[in-house]
Amino acid sequence: RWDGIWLAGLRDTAPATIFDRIISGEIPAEIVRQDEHILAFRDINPMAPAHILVIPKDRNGLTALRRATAEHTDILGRLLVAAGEIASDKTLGFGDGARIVINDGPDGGQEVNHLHVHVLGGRKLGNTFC
Ligand code: DGP
Repeated sequence: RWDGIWLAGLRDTAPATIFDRIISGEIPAEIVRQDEHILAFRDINPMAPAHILVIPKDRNGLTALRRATAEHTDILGRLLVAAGEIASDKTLGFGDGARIVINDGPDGGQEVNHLHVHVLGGRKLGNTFC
């Protein structure tokens, strides 16, 4: 298998994840923002007072950032713009700053194979990344 060596651009046929069931409404989530392209909801296991996940509604091969190609440029931009807007929304519990994280692959601590951006804040975070 090429996985783990050259992931980018490989079509992947990984099965639907729990996030697809959140998108469909089958599993409830505390949705804080959505549009045609993205969905943002509170993480079920928050690592900070404010912890929100931003995901593409259409995974379109993006199980992980390492699979991204130029075809994903638009959705990647949308995810980051949404993450920035969420991070600056004090009504969601954020203060003056946040941490935006993408866990990628097993070594990166990724557990759900549907690209997602973590937006963490609501307290002063330390500068350790791992
Ligand atoms: P990661 O480790 O980067 O793959 O993060 C996956 C996150 O998804 C983890 O922080 C917990 C969260 N999560 C998993 N299942 C659910 C769920 O059913 N609902 C919500 N809201 N979050 C979930």
